[in-house]
Amino acid sequence: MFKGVLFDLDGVITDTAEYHYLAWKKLADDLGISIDRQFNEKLKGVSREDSLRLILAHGNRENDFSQAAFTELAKTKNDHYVEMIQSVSPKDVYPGILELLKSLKHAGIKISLASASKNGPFLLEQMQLTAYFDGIADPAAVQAGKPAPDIFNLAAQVIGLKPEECIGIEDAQAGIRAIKASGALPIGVGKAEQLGTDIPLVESTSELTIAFLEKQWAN
Ligand code: B16
Ligand code: MG
Repeated sequence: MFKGVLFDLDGVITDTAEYHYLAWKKLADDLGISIDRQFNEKLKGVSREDSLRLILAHGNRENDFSQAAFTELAKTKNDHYVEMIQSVSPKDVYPGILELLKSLKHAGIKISLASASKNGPFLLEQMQLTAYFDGIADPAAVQAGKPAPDIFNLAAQVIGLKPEECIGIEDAQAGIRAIKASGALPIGVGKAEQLGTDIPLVESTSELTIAFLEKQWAN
């Protein structure tokens, strides 16, 4: 039996992935760079700085900004995003997630956050979920972002487990690669076109019951 579950946040616990997209789109529009939802798939789970690099490269503007201007652009995106997430509340928790957290706690399975977002702790507070988490991996403390395994390794470490003892749940291509590289068992939230056919997938978080997780672990 698995001993821990490592949760991605944006796109797994709540729909903040949409706010990230809207905040990046606002910044990209201001820079005259066109991004759409298909391009956005590449940004999911990717750190703020790496996302900005991808957007600038997409618009052939990667050499147009000094380090200070780059930092300012990243801050502007975060300001847009932080403004959007002020209204996040317990109502925004995805279907089935609260029930899953409760049943994991009841079963004595450890719960950890493996989000690339520096806004993760604030969002857990807004959704009144902080108390369910035994650990939160600090994305500022890891060397390499997703698809590197670091954040999942740290998420397991902060709850006293090895990644091999855990299930990781992700909605992003970069995140699934990170889980695989860590040695945890990946479960994807989304479609096979984006996440591949080689791992268990759910289309909706309401399918993420403890029984479903146990079944994947046993397979
Ligand atoms: P922040 P996750 C990721 O969160 C998002 O998917 C990604 O779009 C974002 O750029 C990244 O966090 C950094 O977020 O700018 O708030 O620090 O999916 O790993 O929970
Ligand atoms: Mg995500």
